[in-house]
Amino acid sequence: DSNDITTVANYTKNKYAKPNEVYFGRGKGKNIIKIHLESFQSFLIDYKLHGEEVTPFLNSLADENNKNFTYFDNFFHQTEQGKTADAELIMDNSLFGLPQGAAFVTKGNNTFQSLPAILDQRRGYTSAVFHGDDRTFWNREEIYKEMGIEHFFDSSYYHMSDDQVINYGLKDKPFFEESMPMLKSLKEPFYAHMITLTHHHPFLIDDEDATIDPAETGDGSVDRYFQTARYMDEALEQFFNELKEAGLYEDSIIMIYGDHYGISDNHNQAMKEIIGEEITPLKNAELQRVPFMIRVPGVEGEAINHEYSGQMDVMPTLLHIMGIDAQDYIQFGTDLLSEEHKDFVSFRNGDFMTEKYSHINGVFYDHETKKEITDITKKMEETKKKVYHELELSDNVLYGDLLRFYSPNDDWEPVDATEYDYGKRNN
Ligand code: GP9
Ligand code: MN
Repeated sequence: DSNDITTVANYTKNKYAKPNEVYFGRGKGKNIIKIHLESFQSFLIDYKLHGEEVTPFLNSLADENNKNFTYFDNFFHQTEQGKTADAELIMDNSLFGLPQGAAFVTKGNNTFQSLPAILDQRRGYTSAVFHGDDRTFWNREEIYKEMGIEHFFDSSYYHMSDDQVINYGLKDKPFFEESMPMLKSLKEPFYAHMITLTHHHPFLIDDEDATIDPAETGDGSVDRYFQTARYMDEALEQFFNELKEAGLYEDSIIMIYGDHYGISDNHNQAMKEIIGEEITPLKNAELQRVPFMIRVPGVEGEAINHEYSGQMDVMPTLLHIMGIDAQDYIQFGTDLLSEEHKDFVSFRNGDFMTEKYSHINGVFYDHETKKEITDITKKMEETKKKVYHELELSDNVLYGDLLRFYSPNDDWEPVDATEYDYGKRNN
């Protein structure tokens, strides 16, 4: 019975990939700073517009000579309609979002065994989310409590004056600047999640913030996409400098990730001009790459890791870096740094991608020829089944609120949402 948590646990425990000894436990006690790059797709990395790099700072982190950060260049978002909320859910729970709507909203009162709660219980971490929008958006205020997030600095903690706000909320530069004192005030070690906002559809930007000319496809969203990406890149560089000045850079684990696409397939015509090729179903799937970058102080990683991977894999990876065995928990991803990492990436709609081929809309495509594969192997059929199976298991966890019936280990304490209160500064 797949509605049973034991069935789910058997599946995830079996999928588990054992830790990479080089990384296991190396992050214990270090602060973790996780930076969310709104709507950022990997094609921006090293992309040149009008002969200029669009995101020179991120490019420098992704650079093949920069071993300070490991850049995963075959990392994919796995979100659906829940967009940012799905990315947050996936990254901190290693569960899929739901096929429709946002689990953050519809399952916001479920029981979770999320990364912030685990880090608190197992390693004494304080957790905090920073975001310049209202706490009610995506039902964050409610679900964050279920996830055991201790502090939530929403827009009420920032100066939301007209000149500092655009589109959905606070601009990224004042966001990082005003976050610094709050970040510094956290009890260490902390797990801090910084959620940017300016690089969001329809990519609005004030003249004084635009430091690169728009693209010239005639599709406004696509054209401005590069300008808000540049602005975010500058905001990020500024944040890194502030972290260094505050002494919070050197010994911190820093993770950077893109949440989902910014340019939907309604813009394929303009994207064809940008990329210089037709946006076929396979190309569209390839464009779902988002960056994932990580630095673990004291470990010299690879500059670039080509493993096919996704957002689901981040939580088990981080647990292992903290010296916590991921196998205890219900997780659909596997440690990105493990030699046993499972290199098929499931998308929410049942499509999936591997290094050599993809399965999109019922068709298998060969990555080398870009053509449809007609002789489908047993392995391909099996992987297809596995993808549907794990989506179903994950859905059962959320629909049935099954984590209520699961105890990861003897000393696990269920999170009590009533213990959290996020307060307000500007009330
Ligand atoms: C809103 C922001 C945007 O607070 O996180 O969410 P999205 O529209 O990208 O899902
Ligand atoms: Mn988003």
